[in-house]
Amino acid sequence: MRGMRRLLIATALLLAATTAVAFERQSNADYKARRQRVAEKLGDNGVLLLWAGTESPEELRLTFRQDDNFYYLTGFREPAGALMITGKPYREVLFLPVHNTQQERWTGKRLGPSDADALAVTGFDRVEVLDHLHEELAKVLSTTERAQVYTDQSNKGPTDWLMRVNAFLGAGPAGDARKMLSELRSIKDAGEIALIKKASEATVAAHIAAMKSAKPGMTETQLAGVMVGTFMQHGCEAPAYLPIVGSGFNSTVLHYGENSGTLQSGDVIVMDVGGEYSMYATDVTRTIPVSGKFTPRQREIYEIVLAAQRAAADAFVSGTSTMGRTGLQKIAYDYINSHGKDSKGDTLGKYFIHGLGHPVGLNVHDPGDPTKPLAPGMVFTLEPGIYIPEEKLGVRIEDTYVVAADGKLVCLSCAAPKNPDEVERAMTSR
Ligand SMILES: [Mn+2]
Repeated sequence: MRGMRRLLIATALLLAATTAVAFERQSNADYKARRQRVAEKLGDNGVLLLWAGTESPEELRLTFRQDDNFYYLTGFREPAGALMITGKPYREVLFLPVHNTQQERWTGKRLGPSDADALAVTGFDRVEVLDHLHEELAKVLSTTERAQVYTDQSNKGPTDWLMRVNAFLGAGPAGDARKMLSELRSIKDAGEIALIKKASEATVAAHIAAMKSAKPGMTETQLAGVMVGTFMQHGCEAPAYLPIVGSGFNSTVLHYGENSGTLQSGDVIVMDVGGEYSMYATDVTRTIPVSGKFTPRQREIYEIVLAAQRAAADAFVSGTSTMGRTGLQKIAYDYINSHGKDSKGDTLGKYFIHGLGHPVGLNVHDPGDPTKPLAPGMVFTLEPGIYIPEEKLGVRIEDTYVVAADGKLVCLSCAAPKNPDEVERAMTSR
């Protein structure tokens, strides 16, 4: 009997192991293509200098995660390096710290600049010792007319040090690299879209699992745990953002992250929870009734939010629609403000208190310009909501969409039940 049980457990573990997916890095050619696009933007005298993220003592509590822009251009996940790109002539150098064998006993083996496979692994033309960065930069600047150095100006520490050792030769950091990088990052390539799709599929599984497990007496944290556990079983390495699971009054608090309440029959739960798959985020929200059945009032508000999302999606025109106040936002707002009433007989527009959506990519709130038309390769959310604190009733429905090459809007997360009947059916099939 014991032996049989052990065998079953072993089989279950094996199955879990075979369905798990390893971290997926795109090809070296994909990252190089991005660096070459940066070089085009840099032109004759531009130099890009970018820092990898650094580890801190906090790493015991939070895993190190690479800086988004650095990862976008390198696909390299280890801390403390740097990157230099020049426009004309094209040069790319990845700077890495030398091996620290003491530290590597704690962190595991890392790639060093003198490793024989450093070029093959990273796909860079040159890999250099990090300590040589200021000399290399000085060399480049001394041979470049009117050089302009671009850095991420939200991260001034290492740049200030270069100023101190006079590596800029008076050229100084001229521009914020974030502008050009956010332009490039706003259009996702096929590899990026595939990863966001996988993040979305794992997150759909998490929302379905939550619908099947939610019940009165359970805490919001326990429900969040079901969801995080499910998307990690489906290959996500981490939550893409702090999971928001808010029931009752908490459903009306937009970024409620305490998740400390207890689910009570008669309340709804807003579940804004998404996983990160191989560095790429998705962003998905569903609102469900704790009891498994919406009350007539909850269903009324729910259907208005759902129809507002559909109105925005139906109105979408690639190359024309924008996310901003005059664009899709207005369509969703107008729908909400012309349907339903609050307890005083007022329209509901004032209860839609946030933006309709935002770009999604390496970051769940990816950089992007809300005034620019949405175009093929862009990934973003549509997330209308109505939050009525005096009724302890909040409803948000959020999905992540991509604009396909033909301009059609494709929903990546809509397999998570969304029509109220489908939600109730998913909840009774537990
Ligand atoms: Mn969102």
